[in-house]
Amino acid sequence: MQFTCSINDFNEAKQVIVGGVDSPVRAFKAVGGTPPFIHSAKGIYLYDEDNNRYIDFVQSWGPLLFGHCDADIESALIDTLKKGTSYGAPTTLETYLAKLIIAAVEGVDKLRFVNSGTEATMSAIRLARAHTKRDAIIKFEGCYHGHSDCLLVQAGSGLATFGAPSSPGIPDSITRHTLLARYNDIESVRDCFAKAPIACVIIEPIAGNMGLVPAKTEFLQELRALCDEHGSVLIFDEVMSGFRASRSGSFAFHKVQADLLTFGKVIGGGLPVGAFGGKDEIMHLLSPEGAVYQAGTLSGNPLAMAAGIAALSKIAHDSTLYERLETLANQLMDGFRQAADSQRIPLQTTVRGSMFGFFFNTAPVNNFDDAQKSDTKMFARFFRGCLERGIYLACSQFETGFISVPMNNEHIEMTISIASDVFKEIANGRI
Ligand code: KE4
Repeated sequence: MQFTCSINDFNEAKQVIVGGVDSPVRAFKAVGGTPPFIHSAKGIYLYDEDNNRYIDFVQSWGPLLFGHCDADIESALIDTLKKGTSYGAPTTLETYLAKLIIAAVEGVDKLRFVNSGTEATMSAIRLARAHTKRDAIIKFEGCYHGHSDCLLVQAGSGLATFGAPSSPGIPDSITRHTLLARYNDIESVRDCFAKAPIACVIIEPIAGNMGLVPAKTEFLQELRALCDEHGSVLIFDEVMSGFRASRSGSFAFHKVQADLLTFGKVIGGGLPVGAFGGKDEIMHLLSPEGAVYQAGTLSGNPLAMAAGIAALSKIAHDSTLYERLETLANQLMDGFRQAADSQRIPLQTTVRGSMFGFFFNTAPVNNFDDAQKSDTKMFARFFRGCLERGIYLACSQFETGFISVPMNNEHIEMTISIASDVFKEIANGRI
């Protein structure tokens, strides 16, 4: 493959956009080389400006469950577009999408749409603090909940990628209210509860931002019990796992009920969206019913709502969707692991619904410390080898991959074959 156009495009972008990208992880710093500049996409494929074709296992970091240019989502967007793009006034589309979300998940009486996962988690925390009249929050090392100040502490995703777990520019006066616990370690949570009255615990119940690391059921059950004991709000950040792990997100796996949940990605069908919701006793504190302020110019905009309605309607009418995608995800990860084993390359793999993850690690990964022991250089070699053979994986060891609906057994077998070649090339020192 040649990347001449992307190299030129990246150099030009860097003249006017910081780092040449609008989100840091896209800069390929963790894996090296030039990120392909994407020209177009269709179904499971991405096409870059050099006309290279890739099977896309990133799907815009999760939103594109139905792949690129899905006909139903496209026609819903076109029909809506003809009536306008945004009104800054209520529409029945928002009500319809809210009902589809509430019908699918557990424990959401009311919700509010915003334009990103960051806004959703930031707003949920503000609500929890108002509800409990407490300041301190607990988050987990390696979990990423967007880039609002109080959450950029030992975060995952791009921050973990850069090995800069906290960001400059955030006052200590903000982060001193953020207590850090260790994922899947209930004693570390108890230690935090002993330090201050806790407004809320926020967690990715299926963590996707330190690589894919699901919480253990008993850990979530104990988390629920601790929040009940202390009168603290339990927030499940399902921005990534919502409608990706199952139609009801993590609930299908753990049956643990949060007080507030956050969503994003899939619920917007590929357009900018976020949402937060939960028990009405908490949600009713939100303006204009209550005093907790939160707002947004394009919140609930018709285009994102229409695309989300199309996506969630397709999900509601496809009872075997997540079973099929999980089967393909397991097939892919089994294939990767067998190919790596045959070259004596240690690989740990995980699957939850349409989400998959793999770590170049000699031991299973249960928390961020484990994840950070992964061989990120080996990951970078594998990533580049796959990219140059037409497989587009998440460009960091601390991210998650996705199966999309248009993928089939043939696509997975082809990907495994390519991965097997790459592992052989690595073992021979040619990558
Ligand atoms: P956004 O603000 O990027 O829409 O959502 C933030 C967010 C919140 N919660 C979870 C669990 C998330 O995974 C995210 C965003 N995910 C990353 C991918 N790891 C977005 C990709 C990026 O930052 O470019």
